[in-house]
Amino acid sequence: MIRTSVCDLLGIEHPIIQGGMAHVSTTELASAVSNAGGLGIIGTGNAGPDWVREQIRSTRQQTNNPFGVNIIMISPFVEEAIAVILEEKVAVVTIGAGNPVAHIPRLKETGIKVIPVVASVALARRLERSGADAVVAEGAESGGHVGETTTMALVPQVVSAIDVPVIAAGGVADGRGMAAVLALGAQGVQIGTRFICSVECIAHPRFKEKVLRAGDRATVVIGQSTGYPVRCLDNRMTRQSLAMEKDGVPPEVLDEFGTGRMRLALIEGDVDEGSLMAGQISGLIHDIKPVRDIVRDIMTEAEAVIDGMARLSR
Ligand code: TUI
Repeated sequence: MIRTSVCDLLGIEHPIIQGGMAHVSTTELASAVSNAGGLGIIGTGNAGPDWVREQIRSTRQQTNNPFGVNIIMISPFVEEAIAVILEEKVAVVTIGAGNPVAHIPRLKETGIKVIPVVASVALARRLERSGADAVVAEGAESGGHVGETTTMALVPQVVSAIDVPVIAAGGVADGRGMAAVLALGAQGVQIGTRFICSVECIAHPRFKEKVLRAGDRATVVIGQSTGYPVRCLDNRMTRQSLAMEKDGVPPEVLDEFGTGRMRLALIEGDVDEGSLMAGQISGLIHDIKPVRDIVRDIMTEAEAVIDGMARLSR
């Protein structure tokens, strides 16, 4: 049995937190992860307050276990989403894609556990001082919006810099990855791409198929020049985007080019023109399984790996 401080902090059985992925971290996936003993997360992306409220309420009907809501600082509806989260007294909030310092006091006042996502030691330190209950240290292997430092380098540096628990993200899809980040000092793991390839995730079957077929070098990072670099599986869209960047196309034009492409890929299944946000670990994922099996297999394998490594030192 692996139990860590994150299990106690969040009231969960296994220290596995699901990534709050826009469009696909819906009640279906979040409730399945929470029912499997992890922490399910509703990903609000750019959604408005009515959608957020409906998702929170429907998740409550599907699970009695704790779950969380993810917000991104770049959403036009951050304020509205926070208002709903406060009203609905959500247990946990994860916050990505920006600096959420200004929002922490209000969330904490209501008793919500606040877990910002960071890509640097500096922001981790600042957020600990502002009252974060834990941080997700997200390495550049991750899908979607990424920083520059890898999980391997980022996690131990953040662990050494702060006292609150660190949850590692980026590049973990099995029990070996989980054992590795625990060795780096993380108290839990946040997993995104592996959960896209679950039975419960509503991502379009063609998107899931792309992840299953991906190899170790299948992803690229686009949008470096816009200030919001994102990691996606290479396709016609990323090649066009990279060509535009090389030609010096201004950031506003690139932003406009990217608008709506996540939905196009994840929901409509346009795997050529859509944005296939997925992590570098895609190459390790070869099947679509029920969430319960994904969680069980990761935990069982992590325990075996840790036992095996303990024997190495005898
Ligand atoms: O937020 C994510 N991943 C995301 S958000 C997203 S939506 C999007 N759509 C189009 C373009 C861009 C994004 C898709 N994937 N992960 C959490 C995360 N946060 N990763 C990295 C960061 C981060 C990076 C820099 C957080 C803070 C930061 O610096 C803020 C500061 O002010 O220092």
